[in-house]
Amino acid sequence: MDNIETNLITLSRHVLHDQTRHSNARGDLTLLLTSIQLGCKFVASQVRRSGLANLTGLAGKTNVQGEDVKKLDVLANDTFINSLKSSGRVSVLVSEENENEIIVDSKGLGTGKYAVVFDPLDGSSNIDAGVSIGTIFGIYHVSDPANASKRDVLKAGKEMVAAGYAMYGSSTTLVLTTGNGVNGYTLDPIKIPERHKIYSVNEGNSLFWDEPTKEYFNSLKFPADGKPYSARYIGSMVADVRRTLLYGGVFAYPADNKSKNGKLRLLYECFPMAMILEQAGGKASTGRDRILDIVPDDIHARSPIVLGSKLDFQCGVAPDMSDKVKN
Ligand code: P6P
Repeated sequence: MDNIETNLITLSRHVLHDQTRHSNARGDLTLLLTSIQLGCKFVASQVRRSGLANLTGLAGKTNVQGEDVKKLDVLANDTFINSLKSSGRVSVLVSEENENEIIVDSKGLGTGKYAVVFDPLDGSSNIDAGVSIGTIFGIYHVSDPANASKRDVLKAGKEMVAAGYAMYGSSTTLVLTTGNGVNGYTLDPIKIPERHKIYSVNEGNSLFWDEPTKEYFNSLKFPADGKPYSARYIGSMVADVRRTLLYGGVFAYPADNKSKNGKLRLLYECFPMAMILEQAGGKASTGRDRILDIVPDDIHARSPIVLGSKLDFQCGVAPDMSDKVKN
C-alpha cells in the first residue's frame, strides 16, 4: 500500500491554523471561507453538468453591466448570495450581477463582521466554448455591522483581509490569500516565477491603445535580444491569471480610447487578483499606480490592469510605460 497521507489538511483546517495567528481570531473568517468554498463546490458541479442540464445559453436577462446573462451566471450568483448570507458572517455583499450592494441583517445569525465583493462567474461569455471560468472574491472587514453600507467596500484594495478565486476547469482549484502568502486548494504554496516570456492581452484592442501601451507590448514582441515573448490569451480572467501565476509573464487589460478605465472591475476582479499576485511575489499595476492603493468611488468602478512577474514589468518596456509600471 502506498504511503497515503491521512492527515488531511483541508482549506478550513489550513485557514483556521493560519487564522489562529491573530489573537482575536474567533473562526469567523474560517466559517466565511467555508461558505465560499461550499458555493464554489456547488457551482463547479453545475458547470460540469452545464451541457447536460441545459444550464448554458442565455437566461434571457442582462446584468447591471448590460451583458447577456447566461443561466449559469444566475445560478452562481444566487448560490453565493445564499451561501454567504447563511454564514451569518457578512453584512455587505457586492456582486457583478447586482446593480446595488446587498446589506445583510445577520442579527441572530452571527457577527456579520465581513463584506464580500465577488464576480460569481467570471469569463462566463466563454461557457459554451468550454473555456475555464471561475469565481473571484475579495473580503473586507466591517467595523460596525449594525450600520453596514457600501462605504465598507469603497476602501483601498490593500485593506482587504483576504482574496481568492476558484477556477472551474478540468479540475476545480481554489487559490486563496489571507495576507500571509498564497495557497492553492491542495495547499501547495504558490510563488509566481520571477520571469517568463509570455504576454497576455487582447491584441484586438491594439488599434485603440495609447502610444505608451503600444510601445510596451512592441518592446515584448520585438525585443532588443531578438527573443520575443509568446502570446497567450484566453479571454477568461481567471484562466489567464492562473496561467500567469503558475508560469509567469504578464497579463493586461489596458485602458484604451474605447474604454477610458479599461474593462475589468476594480472591486471584484482587479483587487482580488492583485492581492493574490502580490502575495505570490508578483506585481499588479494600472500601468501607472499600484492597484491595491486605489480607493474605488463606485462599487462597479473599472480599472486598467497589468499584473504578473516582477522582472517582466521591467524588461524592455517603453520609457514612459516603464516609469508607470515599475512601482
Ligand atoms: P475581452 C470575461 O468576459 C472578462 O470579464 C474577463 O474574464 C476577461 O479577462 C475579459 O472580460 C475579456 O475581455 O474584451 O478580451 O473579450
